[in-house]
Parts: sequence; C-alpha cells; structure tokens
Amino acid sequence: MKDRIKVVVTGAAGQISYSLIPRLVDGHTFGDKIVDLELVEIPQVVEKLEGLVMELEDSNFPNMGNVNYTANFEEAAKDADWFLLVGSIPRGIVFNGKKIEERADLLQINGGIFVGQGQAIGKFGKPDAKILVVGNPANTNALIGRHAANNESQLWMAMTMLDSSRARSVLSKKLNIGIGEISKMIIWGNHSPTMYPDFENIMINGLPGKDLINDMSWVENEFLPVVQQRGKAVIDSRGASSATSAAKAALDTVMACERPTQSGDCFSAAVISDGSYDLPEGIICGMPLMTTPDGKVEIVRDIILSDLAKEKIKISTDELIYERAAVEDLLT
Ligand code: NAX
Repeated sequence: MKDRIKVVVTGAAGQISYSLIPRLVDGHTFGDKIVDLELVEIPQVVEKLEGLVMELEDSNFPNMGNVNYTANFEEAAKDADWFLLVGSIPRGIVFNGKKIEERADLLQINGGIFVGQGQAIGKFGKPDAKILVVGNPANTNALIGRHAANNESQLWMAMTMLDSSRARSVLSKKLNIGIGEISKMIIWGNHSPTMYPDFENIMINGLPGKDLINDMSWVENEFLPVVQQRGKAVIDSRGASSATSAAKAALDTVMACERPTQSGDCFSAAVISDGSYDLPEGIICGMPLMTTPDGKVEIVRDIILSDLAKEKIKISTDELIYERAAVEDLLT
C-alpha cells in the first residue's frame, strides 16, 4: 500500500492556490505518496471550491486521495502533515467598513487570522507537521501562528523561496548560465523589499561564485533593487501579485523539506531565529536551511557573512522587530 500524506491549503480559491493545488497531487511534489487534500476558504467563498474539486477530479491525477473543502479550519487541521497557509486579506480591501492601506492594519488583521489557525495546528496537526506561511506579511504571520500553536515539535516557516528564485533568475541572465548551475542562494531577513539576497555565498557549478559576478556597481544598482522590488514590478505589470511563480516557490519549499539537501547546498525559508549569526532571537527570519537524511530541517550554520551583508541584513531584521512590536498583543 502506498504511503499517504495530508495537506491543508488555505486561501484555496485564490490565484496562487489555483496554480499550486493541482501540482500537489501530480506525483512530483510528494513522489509516490497518495495526497489527501483539505482546502480551506472563508465562509463567503467556500462554495466556489466545489468547482475546483470538480476540475481536480476531471484531471485524473493518479496520486490524488480524498479531497475535502471547508470553512472550518479546526476540522481540516486534524492529523495534517503539511499546512500551506496561503490565505490572507490583501492590502486595499475594505474590511469592517475601513479601507486597509496601512501595513500596521494589515499586520493586525492578518495576525488575527493566524492566532486561530495556529492554535488549531498546535492542537490538531501532526506532532511533526510542517507549516509554510505564504500569506503576507508572511514572516510576522508565521511568528503569530507559531506562538499560538505552542508546539515546539512542529516546524513553522515563512516563504522566501520566491525571492531566492528571483535572485537566481537575475544572476543567471547576468552570468549567461543556466538556473540549475546556481545553488546556495540565501535570502536573509523579511519577505519584503528589505530582504537581503546573499550574492557573496552563492555557488556556481559547485564552486564559490562571487568572483564571477565581480561588478559591485551592478550588485548595488541592479541586482539588489531588482530582486527586492520584483514583487511590485509584477503587480505593476499584471495588476495582480505573483501567482504562478509563488505557487512554484511553495512547491520548491515543500520538496526541499521532503528530500535530503545535497552536501554543501542549502535552501531559503524564514524560521524562528535562535540567535545564530547574531540575528535577533524570536523573529521569523530568512536563513539558510538544510534537510538532513532523516528528514529534519535545520539551520545551516557555517555561512560567512561580510560586513556589507551584516549591515544589509540588519535593515531587514530591524523591520521584523518593528513588525513584531506592532502585533505584540497577539503574542502574549
Ligand atoms: P488571492 O486574494 O487571490 O487569494 C487569497 C485567498 O485567501 C482568497 O480567496 C481569500 O478568500 C482567502 N482567505 C482570506 N482569509 C482567509 C482565511 N482566514 N482562511 C482561509 N482563506 C482565507 O491572493 P493570492 O494572489 O493567492 O495571494 C495570497 C497571499 O500570498 C497574499 O497575502 C499575497 O500577498 C501573498 N504572497 C506571498 C508571496 C511570498 O513569497 N511569501 C509571494 C506572492 C504573494 O504576494
């Protein structure tokens, strides 16, 4: 009999999920396992998921198990192995009669969602459940959820893989090499324009790649701003935020956690800081991670940071400290 895995996806009627959900059951992300899906939405739109379930059935995915849709997160959370928390309230919508424009308001509203979801995950999710927060502000939402879950054996991450993928794409064009030749692309800090894509520790074809860039003016004036502002550039052009690339990045993160990391490589996600690299403790901060052969996800601890890197990372960790202060009432 094949192994089974249960995956909860929130925001299941949104645009990222439309690209993400079919690929969870296509036999690639979880290999040969049968994937049971719990699709979660807010009550106002949950019925729309019936159409998505019809499409999933009509796609004949051999590895698709039971598919359920619900607005009841607690019920969905029972014995789940993975939680992909995509759902959140976007900036600009009218919520309780007020247009949500300020980051502080966004932090509070979305933070509130993550208290309830975190409690349910801590209580009903598997003891070794992995949680990937995609919904913004992702790092601080993950901090709130992790605190509410109060379950140390579960792993909370916020997604920075998309930032890492964007950085690899920009570098591959600059160096005229294939994406697959670039590894160890670490994103430090917040999933926001303050993030720091670490060009100094990249590997190219398994060898240190920094010297191949050898153009600090390009790094400062093109690489860093293009990667940091890529989300906005996509919104400006498409009139909507990144969806298919965000879905791919979520799948890449899941796969990076499900398979052992190759020796000398690492992947990017934000996890709770334990003070490694002198980062402030108790924030969810982008860091280099690896999955051990027995399936544990750990911080890679042997990266060397230059003074320039430390200076740039501090801007982002200061922002995370500010965000944490803005939701202090949700962390008590
Ligand atoms: P959509 O607005 O298309 O979909 C969001 C869905 O979430 C909606 O259907 C909404 O009803 C649902 N939702 C809201 N509150 C919920 C709750 N409490 N429980 C369950 N569902 C809930 O947004 P989409 O484009 O799919 O983006 C989703 C989130 O990803 C946004 O917050 C967006 O900012 C964020 N992103 C994060 C990225 C990252 O790298 N971490 C990159 C892409 C994206 O910007």
